[in-house]
Amino acid sequence: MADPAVQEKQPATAPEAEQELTDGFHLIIDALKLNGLTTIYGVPGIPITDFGRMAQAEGIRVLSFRHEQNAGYAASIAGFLTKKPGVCLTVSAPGFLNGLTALAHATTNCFPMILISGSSEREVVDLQQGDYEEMDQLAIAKPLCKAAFRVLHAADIGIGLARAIRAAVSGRPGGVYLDLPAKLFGQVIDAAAGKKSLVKVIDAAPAQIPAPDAVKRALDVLKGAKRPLIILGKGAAYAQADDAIRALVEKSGIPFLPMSMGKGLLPDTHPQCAGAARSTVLKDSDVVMLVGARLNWLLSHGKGKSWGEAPKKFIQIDIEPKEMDSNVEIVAPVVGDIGSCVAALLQGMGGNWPAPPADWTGAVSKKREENVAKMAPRLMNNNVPMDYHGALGVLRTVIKERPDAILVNEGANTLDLARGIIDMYQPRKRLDVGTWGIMGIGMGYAIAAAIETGKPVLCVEGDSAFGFSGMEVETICRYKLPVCIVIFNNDGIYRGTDVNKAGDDPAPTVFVKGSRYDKMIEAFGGIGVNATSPDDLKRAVNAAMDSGKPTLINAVLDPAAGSESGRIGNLNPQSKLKKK
Ligand SMILES: Cc1ncc(C[n+]2csc(CCOP(=O)(O)OP(=O)(O)O)c2C)c(N)n1
Ligand SMILES: [Mg+2]
Repeated sequence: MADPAVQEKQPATAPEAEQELTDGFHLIIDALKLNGLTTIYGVPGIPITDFGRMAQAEGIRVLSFRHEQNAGYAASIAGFLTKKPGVCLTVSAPGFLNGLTALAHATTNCFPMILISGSSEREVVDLQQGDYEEMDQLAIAKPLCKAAFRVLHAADIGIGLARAIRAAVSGRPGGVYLDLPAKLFGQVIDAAAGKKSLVKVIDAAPAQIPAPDAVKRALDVLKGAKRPLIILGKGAAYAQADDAIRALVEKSGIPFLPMSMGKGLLPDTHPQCAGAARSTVLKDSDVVMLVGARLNWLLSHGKGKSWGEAPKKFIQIDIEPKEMDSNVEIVAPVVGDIGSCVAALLQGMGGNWPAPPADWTGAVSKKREENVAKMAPRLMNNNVPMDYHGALGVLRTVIKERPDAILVNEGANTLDLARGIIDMYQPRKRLDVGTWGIMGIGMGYAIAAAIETGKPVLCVEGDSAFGFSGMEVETICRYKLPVCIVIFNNDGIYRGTDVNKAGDDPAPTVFVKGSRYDKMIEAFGGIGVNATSPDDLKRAVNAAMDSGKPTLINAVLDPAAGSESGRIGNLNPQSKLKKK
């Protein structure tokens, strides 16, 4: 909608003295603040440099990164942690594209995020006349996000942002793109008209109450179960319905299995936790209730070998109706927001819900205890060079002693083993590679976690994984964030032992042997430590977590310690041809 109040060029005769004016820059800032979006993660440049300065001057926290992808991942996890869209701000074309991976990642993981990108002159872009950083960004963003909008007139900024916020957080959350052409920032309009045009979004993510019939159907199926299981996904963690979820699990007496980022909703040490008996509960359960968890590859699509022979019935609680029957039949779909669904289930369970058969809960507990006991001695080893278990045994204690710290985790072996070994005690404390198993979230997540929660952050990073966002250690030092990065340095991707059989180049999976990542952070005034034993590691991590000073610990691991692709080596395609 074109607004008659827009003045692209101010007429010489305008009675400027009497008329108070505002412009695109200020309206965007006002619109963000009006909606409580007071943190921006981004990288400056044309056409948004001044916007970042002005936003900072107006009290918005502007975190300036070294690469947009990391700023984008920061925004995405800020959305997960706060239930408000995380905001990433980028320049046109290349900056936009750098941020786009994170926007797609946010959409895939159902995190609310808004990627705001400056863009070049529409008239020139549309005629493909070769503008500075020319690109039809809106068209490119559309298939990778939940919604994409462009604002051409300053008077539409309020509506544009309101639409972006609603699209990001309502229903199943996801990424939204907001395209702001360079000209918009300088557009001047009457200040009173501008103020009136802003929109404060009321009830951005309305409760979605499940149908009573659906709730009853689910409870009937659950009641009939002989070997029930509850799976808690990251959607359950996102919902911030922690007390109700805990009450549901405890009242039901059913063993629960947390997905990676659902860990800590109930402590991993809870007597009903089946994390250490995963293969048993997947195989042997007869009724499975999914709470904010999808039956995607992470759960082997709900079928096949890992789910065993026993016939299964699935109950699924999800805000997205299309999620039902995505991979297998869902006999009891419960569609609504997790908080409302769990509350309705709890109410429907009444006061005397029968405990699940004791032979089932007993069998699960037995398996769990056996597996925990088997693992225990390996976690106490003091081997030099370290193996994963020795190093992770130390970090497990660090988190046990500081349950409110946030754990960021990426890598292959470093991820899979840390997920299994480090117990979590509180919700939304474990942040990791998510649905895509993506490398590169590490430093962006760590920065946003520290900024959004004020809690200390422990990053457990494979040496390869760290490389994707490593330059942000400067950002961590610049903002003096309480982040301790531990790099599991095994000289490569999965292992550091591969050799090239055909020439002098190193094998594709190996890095420089004996690299000293700790030296990197010293360049920016942080603390670097080279740790060669579990005892070294323990001392250094404890000191970092206590001081809150930016620290990078190079944990020297045996290059032969890992296995191909960690726990998902089976996903690698195999060549059937014999080697010549
Ligand atoms: C964006 C992206 N690029 C590449 C990959 C493929 N990949 C999976 S794990 C991994 C690195 C594993 O090595 P490291 O982080 O050192 O962990 P390790 O197994 O050695 O402990 C890579 C490159 C990916 N998952 N995501
Ligand atoms: Mg490695």
